[in-house]
This record gives sequence, C-alpha cells and structure tokens, in this order.
Amino acid sequence: MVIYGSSISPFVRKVLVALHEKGIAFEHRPVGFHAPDPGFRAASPMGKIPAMEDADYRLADSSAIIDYLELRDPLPALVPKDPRNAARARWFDKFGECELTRQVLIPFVERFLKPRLFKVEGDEALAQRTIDTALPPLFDYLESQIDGPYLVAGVFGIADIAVAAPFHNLRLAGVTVDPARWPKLAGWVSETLERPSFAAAIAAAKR
Ligand SMILES: N[C@@H](CCC(=O)N[C@@H](CS)C(=O)NCC(=O)O)C(=O)O
Repeated sequence: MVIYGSSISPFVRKVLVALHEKGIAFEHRPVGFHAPDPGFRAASPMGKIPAMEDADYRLADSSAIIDYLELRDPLPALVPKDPRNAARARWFDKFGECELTRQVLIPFVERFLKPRLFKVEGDEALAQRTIDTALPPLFDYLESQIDGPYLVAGVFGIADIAVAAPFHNLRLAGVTVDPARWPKLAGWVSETLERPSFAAAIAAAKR
C-alpha cells in the first residue's frame, strides 16, 4: 500500500495514525498537494492530500481511506459498531475537518507555512484574531465532551484521531491549549499526541 502526502497535513496524519494503530505496512510518499506525480494524481482527482494506492485500487480523502482500512483490516477497530457510537464518531470526524481544522489552518498557514516554507510574511493579525475568537468556542465544546481518555465509548478511535490531528498544526503555529481554561482538553491533546502512532506520524514529517 502506498500513502501519498506530506504528514505536515492533518489529513495525511490521520491516515498514517490509523495505519500505525492497525499495524498495516505501507510505503509513504510525502508529496505536497497538487504535486505532478502521476501515481498521486491518479489517486487524487482534485490533487488534495492524502491519497492511497492499494494494488490497483486508488482513493483520496482521509475519511474514505480510513473507512477502507477499517473494512479491509477490522482489528483493532477504529470505528465503533453500534449505531449511536458509530454516528457520534463520524460527527467528531466531520467536526475535526469542517470546524476545527478549518480554523486551525489559518494560524498554521500564517505563522508556519508562509514564513518557513513559502518564505513570505504571514498575516499575524489574522492568525491572532482566529486564535482569540474562532478557536475558543471550539475548545469550549470539546472541553464539555471529554469524560475520560477517549472521545467516544471509552475506546480510542477515529474520533480521537480526527480531532487530535490538527492540534499538532496548532503547536507548530505556537498555540497550546491553556490548561487553566481547558484542563480536560489540554490533557487529552497531550496524551493523544504522545501515542506511538501519533509520534510516528509526526516524525514522518521531519524526514
Ligand atoms: N477532505 C479531505 C481534505 C484534504 C485536504 O484539504 N488536504 C489539503 C492539505 S491539508 C489539500 O490538499 N489542499 C489542497 C487544495 O485544497 O487544493 C481529507 O479528509 O483528506
């Protein structure tokens, strides 16, 4: 199996974490989005990362790829089986992308990607505004949902992967969760990002 995409992307990180958790062997090709690599472009019609190639089967989108992995290699399960927990895990997966990562990418792009990768100045006012106004309500919501080490049904899974993944990008942007204001969230983020699967996925971006 080949996974395309730099794991600096929270979406690529999700897939790498799922693979490590399941112990599935893979080859990682850390291309950037819209890279001209023909294998990547065949797997990702819109040029977004991540994308996957499993023999003659190609797929893009982190959630779709993790669905495939879950059905291909069911153990350890990352998606709950019962309807309520399965749907709640899907909710957190979507929340991770559509609410959290959408906002996290603003300080990440302005403070990290632009100056370090693209060698242009970022918009610090925009980054700070996002940190001050858009992120706190999302953190408040997560603080209200954490009751134990994992987000859904007391078992590590897709919800934890999808919600924790963008917090590494926040760290790269110099933003940490204030433990005085969001104690449960701060603890959950630290513990989740320290899992061996996350550590391996994060280290992959440094190579
Ligand atoms: N829903 C997709 C989102 C993937 C995505 O937006 N990846 C970004 C990198 S973080 C990308 O490739 N952006 C390029 C673009 O939007 O054209 C997933 O979960 O994989």
